[in-house]
Parts: sequence; structure tokens; C-alpha cells
Amino acid sequence: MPNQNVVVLVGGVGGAKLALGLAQILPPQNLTVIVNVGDDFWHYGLKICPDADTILYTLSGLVDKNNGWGVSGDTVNTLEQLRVYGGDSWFRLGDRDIATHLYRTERLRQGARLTQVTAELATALGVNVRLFPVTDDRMETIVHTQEHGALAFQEYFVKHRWQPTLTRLEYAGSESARASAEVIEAIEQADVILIAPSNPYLSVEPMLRIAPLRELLISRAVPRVAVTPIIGAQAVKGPAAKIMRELNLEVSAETVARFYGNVINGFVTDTVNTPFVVDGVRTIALNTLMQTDADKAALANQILHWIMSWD
Ligand code: FO1
Repeated sequence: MPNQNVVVLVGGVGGAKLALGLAQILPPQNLTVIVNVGDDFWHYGLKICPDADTILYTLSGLVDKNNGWGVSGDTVNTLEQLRVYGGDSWFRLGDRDIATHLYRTERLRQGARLTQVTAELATALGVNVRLFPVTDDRMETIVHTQEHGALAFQEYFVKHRWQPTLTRLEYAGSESARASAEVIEAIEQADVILIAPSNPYLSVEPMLRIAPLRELLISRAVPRVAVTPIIGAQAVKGPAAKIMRELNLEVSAETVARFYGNVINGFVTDTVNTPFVVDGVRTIALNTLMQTDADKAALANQILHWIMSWD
């Protein structure tokens, strides 16, 4: 992949796996990671960006590999003291992780853009690929549920452990949010655009809702390839399959490929999935389950080699 610019759109844990695979095989100047902000929220006065932090911690090697998020070996003294005061403790804030939120919040208060602050965190952690939040504007995913009505994303995902029945999703603020200049430039200069095996509805769609991303992606005459988050009618992690059932969709990789529609012209399904054909979308079946770091690099390599073989 000499001098090919690769852009990958990612959510949290699933996205971080492919981002790490790509980071292992590409020169850092050729990789740009664009991350969802729909999961971001304010908690105890702190601006928390779980997806960006998951990418930062994964690429820097700090991540807690069991959870896939947070800092390995982190303590929770602060959270325990908050519990003493009767404060909310459903969101597990590690002590070292809190430093990230404090730094980010302070820099935002000083007037820095989220893009700038994220770059500062990346540099400090030794992450040398570009990592851009999709927008500097406010955009929040709201999950409407049968049991509790509208839930802020982290309340749905963490507090209620994604158990409530989803009725619809709302991407609040997406109508007025705009992709950052950095994101637009990265997509304009990309030779390959990838969509990581992140949750299509919770992680990727919030990004596609932000103008002018969807149109900009469609306008780029380059390979635009999504990787399936569904393996054998199940999500690798998280609520993707459950949400598909609640939206009355068939739980399959084909449903995901059709959901992305003309945003993509290529799709990586898994070897265990039922083969399918979608017009205008080249498809390859690979082993997409990334368990080890070597698996992540191998999948990234296979995807890029396949793309290079397109005529
Ligand atoms: N996920 C959980 O399931 N429980 C938690 O307590 C939790 C805390 C947490 C703290 C910092 C952070 O960056 C991420 C954290 N996550 C937690 C993960 C995260 O909120 C979700 O996995 C994503 O938002 C979904 O992509």
C-alpha cells in the first residue's frame, strides 16, 4: 500500500480493533481515523468521549484488554469516594481515565476545539496516526425505548446495559452539526475509505448524518468498504443484533451491506455468513473475528490487498 491514504470510520471497541490492525501495517502519515461523537456526554461536569478514548487507549497500548475500553489496571478511588457522597456510580470512571476527561474539559473551557484537544491527547499518548472526532459540534445519540422512553446514549448502553427495547434512534443535533474541516480534507484526499465493524445504527449512522459526510463519501470515486459487525447472525460484541431484531430487520451481514447502500461499493463479510449479492457492491468473505493483535493486522492486510486488486 505505498503512499495510499486510508481513512477509517470507527465507533468504540469494534472500531478500535480494525484501527489497531491498520495502525500496525500502515505508515502513520497514511492513516486517518474518524471517530463517532454520538456517545459523548457530560458527567460530573466532565466531557467524556468514550469512543475517542477507546481508540486513544487502544492505539497507545493503554487499553484494558478485558473490557476493550478504559485504562488497563486503573483504580477507582474517585468513584468509590463519589459513592460515599451518594453520587451516581453506574459509569465506571477510572482514576487515570478521569485525568483524560479533566484535561479535555479544561481545554474545551479555554476555547480549544474538540479536534485540537483530541490531537493533544493523541500526541501525549504517543499515538501518531491522525484521530479526528467527526465534528466539533454537539451531536448526541438518543435511544427511544419502550420501557423508559428517551434515554441518553450512555444511560441506555451502560446504566441499563442495552436491555431496554429500542423503538427508534434519534441523532440530536445532527441537522445542524457540520463535519470538521480536518474530516472533510481527509475524506477528500483518501485513496481508500473503510467503515469499521462498528455498530451500524449506534456508531456509524450518527457520523453519516453529519453533513456533508454521506454525500461527500458517495462522491468519492475510490474504494469505500465496510466490514461486517455480524458474524453468523450474531454481533461480535454489543447490541447490534438485538437492535436489528427490534427494528424488524433480519440479523445478517446482508442487512448491514444494504443499510449502507450507496455509501459503500465494497463489503467484507465473514466466511461463516450466508453469501449474498448486492448490486454495485463487491464482496469478499474473510475471517473477520479479530481476537489477537496479529488477527487485527492480518485482517487489515487482507482487506487492503483485496482492494488493491480491484481494477
Ligand atoms: N462501558 C460499560 O459497559 N460500563 C462502564 O462503566 C463504562 C465506563 C466507561 C468509562 C470510560 C470510557 O471511555 C468508556 C466506558 N465504557 C463503559 C464503554 C463505553 O461507554 C461504551 O462501550 C461505548 O460508548 C459504546 O461504544
